[in-house]
Amino acid sequence: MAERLLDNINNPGDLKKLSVDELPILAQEIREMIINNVAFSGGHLASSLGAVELIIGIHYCLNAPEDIIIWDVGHQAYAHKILTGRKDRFDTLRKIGGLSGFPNKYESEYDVFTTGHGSTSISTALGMAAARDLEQKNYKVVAVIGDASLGGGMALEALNHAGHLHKDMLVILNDNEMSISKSVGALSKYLNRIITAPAYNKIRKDVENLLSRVPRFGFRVIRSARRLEEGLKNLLVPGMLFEELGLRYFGPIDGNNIAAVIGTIKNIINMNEPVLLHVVTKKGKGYSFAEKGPEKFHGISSFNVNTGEKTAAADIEKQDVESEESFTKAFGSKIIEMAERDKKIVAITAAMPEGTGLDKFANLFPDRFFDVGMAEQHAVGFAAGLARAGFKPVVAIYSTFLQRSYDQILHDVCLQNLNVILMLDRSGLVGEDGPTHHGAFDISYIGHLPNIVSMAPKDEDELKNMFEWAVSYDKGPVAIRYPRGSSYAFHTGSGNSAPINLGKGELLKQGKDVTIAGVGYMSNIALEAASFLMNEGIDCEVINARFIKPVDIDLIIESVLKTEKLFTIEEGVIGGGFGSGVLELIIDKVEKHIIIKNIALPDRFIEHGDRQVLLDKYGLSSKKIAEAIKKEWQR
Ligand SMILES: Cc1ncc(C[n+]2csc(CCOP(=O)(O)OP(=O)(O)O)c2C)c(N)n1
Repeated sequence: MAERLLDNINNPGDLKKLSVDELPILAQEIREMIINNVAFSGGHLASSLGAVELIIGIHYCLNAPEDIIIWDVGHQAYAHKILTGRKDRFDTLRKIGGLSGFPNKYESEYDVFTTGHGSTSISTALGMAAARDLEQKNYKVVAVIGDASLGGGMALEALNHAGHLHKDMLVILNDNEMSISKSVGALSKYLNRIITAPAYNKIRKDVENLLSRVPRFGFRVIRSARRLEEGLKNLLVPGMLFEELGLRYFGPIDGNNIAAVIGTIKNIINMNEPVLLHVVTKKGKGYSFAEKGPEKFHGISSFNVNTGEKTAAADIEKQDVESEESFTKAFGSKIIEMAERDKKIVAITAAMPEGTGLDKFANLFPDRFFDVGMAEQHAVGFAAGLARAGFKPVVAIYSTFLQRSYDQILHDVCLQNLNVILMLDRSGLVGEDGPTHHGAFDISYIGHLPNIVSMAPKDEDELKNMFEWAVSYDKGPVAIRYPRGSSYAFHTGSGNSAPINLGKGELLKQGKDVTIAGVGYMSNIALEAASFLMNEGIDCEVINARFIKPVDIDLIIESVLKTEKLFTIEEGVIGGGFGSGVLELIIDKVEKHIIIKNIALPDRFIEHGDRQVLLDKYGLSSKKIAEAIKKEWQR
């Protein structure tokens, strides 16, 4: 194979040995590497392809790692990984033990911050700029943020503060007019107006012409016209919004044109004040299938490079939505069925209509569907308002992103005791997206809040029943957590589940030796572990908790008085989890000596990798659960 420019690039210093004219060739080589690897490993393809030239340009002008680059979300930064000494390991992307799909501070000194959640970069960058100034150092600080992420509350709070602090920092707004789907919101419309400036320029010319003829109309008209001009300036000068906030605005420039990117950054990098550079990029750039379908290629599992067709069943951000069975899909169809009957049901998503299964609802009930953008806190506060006014809002957000809304759940929903339904998709381990994305904490962060009912279904049918029950429940908020993918391997067919009653669990199997109480999907795993143990002569009683709160402690106690051994199983962190809740209740109620073990995720952040491999590694596969029970049994 002919030598590539990329072969000689092991760090950003090597990059600077190339001439600007050579860089488009390098961009092409990087693009090929990204496409070929993501086709195999899955990953965030479209965002990363769109940002290749921008990333080359940034590294060409800056001096990383001394200069600081903070990537927002970090899903666009594959070219950064390739340019900063990781090209030879790029084929391990997202694999267990391999490169993380996001910037990871433990992976490379060039990844200053571990990220995965949106809208954080400007705050972090501003903090580092403030620290630099306190220590009188003089490195540069750059935040790179997408147009959708800029609409998140934290980013807007940071802009507000950046304009006020007036630190030397550069915010690069990478605007591709896309979130996962099309960007939504007034800010996105504003950015779009800037991008389509030619039309504005024409209006501006017309207005200028008009104003130049104004003297004919006398002094009062001129004064009004001046005021009008001021008002129009706000509308017509690109980026006026940012200027008014205290940031110098430059752009829009073509972010896929390396020479333009480099020329502009070189011009503005030493301005010693907060600057926002607006670059426009094409999501999916350079791979026709991704350019045509950026949504499909935002986060994708493995695919055939020649056809663009997926070779595995699931997308990563939209995981398993299209597979035959999935919790997401069950929710998506059930909410439609319920909404046809109940006009008070409204649905809310935070930039993830497909991922949460609400896309069909959105088409059928556009007036009752709200995509609030990457604004999880607002999503919950907004739902609280709808509920206060008599509607039944259903907020579907991934467990990991709902962490953002902790205080809104507490203050705006639970304290007011409003009928808001929270659907926590991707609860538990999500797999390749890793620690920023695992839904490990929701049992704890929901469970300790007063007034809220918290549930977890073992399979899709139970999810539908629980959702129906939640809609009928009118005494306060309800949270339902369910994992990525489907319960297909365990699915027993519809209609077998006992009806849902508040605070009542379900006895799945009778036994006399050991009690296993599982949360949601883990009840199936417990049942499978019980069947392994039966072959070893250990007869387990298996309970599907159904309610994490209020937990059916009577059912558990009744069983444990018989077996004297209790194992709780949950796909969530051990601290403040279901198991510890059971312990708190049981300690007061049972005097007999019993053995209790909580099997849950440990008190640490779980790495990325295949979900089944991780479940096994952390003791949550049926095999590992059976082994743990057997060990205790033999003591
Ligand atoms: C707080 C939070 N909510 C939702 C997500 C899921 N998510 C990942 S990327 C993305 C869209 C980002 O769009 P943008 O910032 O415009 O970047 P682009 O992908 O278009 O480059 C979303 C919604 C997230 N990572 N963090």
